[in-house]
Amino acid sequence: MSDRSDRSPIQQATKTTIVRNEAFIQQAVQALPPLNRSTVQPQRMVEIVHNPDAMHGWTTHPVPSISTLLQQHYGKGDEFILDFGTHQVGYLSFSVRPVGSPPDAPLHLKLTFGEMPVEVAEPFSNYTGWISSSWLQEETIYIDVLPGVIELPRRYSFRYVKFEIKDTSMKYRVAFDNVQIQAVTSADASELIPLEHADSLLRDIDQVSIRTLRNCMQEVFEDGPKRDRRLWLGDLRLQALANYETYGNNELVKRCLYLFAGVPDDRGQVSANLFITPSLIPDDTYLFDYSLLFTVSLYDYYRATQDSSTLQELWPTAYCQVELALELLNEQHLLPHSDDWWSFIDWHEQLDKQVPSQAILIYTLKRAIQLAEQVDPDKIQFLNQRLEDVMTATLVHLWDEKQGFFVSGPDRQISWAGQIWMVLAEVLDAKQNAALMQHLLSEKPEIGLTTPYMHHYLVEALLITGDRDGAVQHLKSYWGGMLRDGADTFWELYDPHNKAFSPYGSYLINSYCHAWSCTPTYLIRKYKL
Ligand code: RAM
Repeated sequence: MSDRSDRSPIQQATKTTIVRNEAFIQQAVQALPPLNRSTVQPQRMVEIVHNPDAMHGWTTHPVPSISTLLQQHYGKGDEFILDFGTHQVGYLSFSVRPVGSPPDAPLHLKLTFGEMPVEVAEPFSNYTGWISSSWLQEETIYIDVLPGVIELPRRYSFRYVKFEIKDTSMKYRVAFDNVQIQAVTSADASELIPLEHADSLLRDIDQVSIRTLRNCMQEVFEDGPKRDRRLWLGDLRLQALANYETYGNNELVKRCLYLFAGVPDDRGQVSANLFITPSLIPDDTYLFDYSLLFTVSLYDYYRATQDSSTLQELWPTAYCQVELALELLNEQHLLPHSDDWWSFIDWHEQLDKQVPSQAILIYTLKRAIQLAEQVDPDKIQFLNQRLEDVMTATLVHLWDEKQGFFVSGPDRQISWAGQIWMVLAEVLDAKQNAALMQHLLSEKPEIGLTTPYMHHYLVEALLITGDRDGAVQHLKSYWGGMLRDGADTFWELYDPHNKAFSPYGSYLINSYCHAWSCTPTYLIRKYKL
């Protein structure tokens, strides 16, 4: 794994060979979903006000009636912010006309888009993060011919848009009309399964989860419509689960599985994420856990659809991810420790990945065995044998009986992520598994969770060990916390104790409508919470 990794959280390969499976790619092309479009108008004009108690320190206040303000005209240095009421993904258009003398110079306009108030409050020039600033959503345009209708070619993900009039001329000003968005999604509202729920907070959380899912459902299940706007396996796994309980767009899941299976490397490993345009390209990033989640996603898909022809076709790809993972085990049947960015798990800087990755391998082996029972019985014995080896090694070497925790890497690290994945993998018996979860909640080890992605797995681990109350409580406090902090779609990152947290060096670049955060709708519906 080391020839394509380094110590920073990126991978860049020099020599990956991709083996394209055109038949699979064709299957994916045929399942391309139509995009549903709707026109959305801004709800109000707002001003952004500094408020130390608000998320990122900024809150919005409505300013007097949008209709009168839209009739106003603006000159050099003026600005205004429109609020579309909820998070939108789509294409902005507006009309602009000159007021005063004939326009004797172009209009210079700057537009800034924000999923959150902070993005239209703080200048992007403040950004110092390590991932590209080009994700920050802004546009500078020069309009030579006035009046005109402006249709922005780029798709934006936002609730707020700031108009800054950089310059007109001394002889004319401008006025705006018909500001609107063509919102796009491949989710079909008429297919949405309704939810009656007595608990109003769970109802709200369900609604916001669904909006998050819907705005990420485009030509693929995107991870985030602002950033990275692509198909990541870990996100797909959770989106697909939420989708089965809500929109039921199984074709879209199938399409995404075929896309991954269409471009493995020459050993058969599927990439951690894919670019879809200009043509299907796998990213040169391969993550241990994400590749295994291909197998898990196929298992979930088969459970949801009973689509045995897809299972039959994609099983070899799914099996190959398990084989490649098993090859990494040392002679003790343990994954070696590594500081490279070889497995994702979570965005915690100090997290040792050995234990959670070992657990994901076990979790996947158990599901692969069930798939083999359907399509490839010859593999069952081998998989069972390997499962036994890995489980035994895990208990002998990674379980610390005295501390009551699984310990990871040379420093015997105890992390939340490690315990949660071991619980989900059901390495201990049911009673010990439940005890481990409670022990985790009471001891609160220092290496905690940083993403809704891992908080999802925490809630699911509580549910499978029978702690429904604990699960509901956590769901309400964590996702409910985002609601209280102003979310109308759920965020990529949320640390209630450090609300400025970003693994990328700036909260300006965080995504605030993120696929892996949409799972409460799955948890509420599937487990009938
Ligand atoms: C980030 C995105 C994405 C996630 C990867 C590992 O780039 O948040 O959703 O899957 O990390």
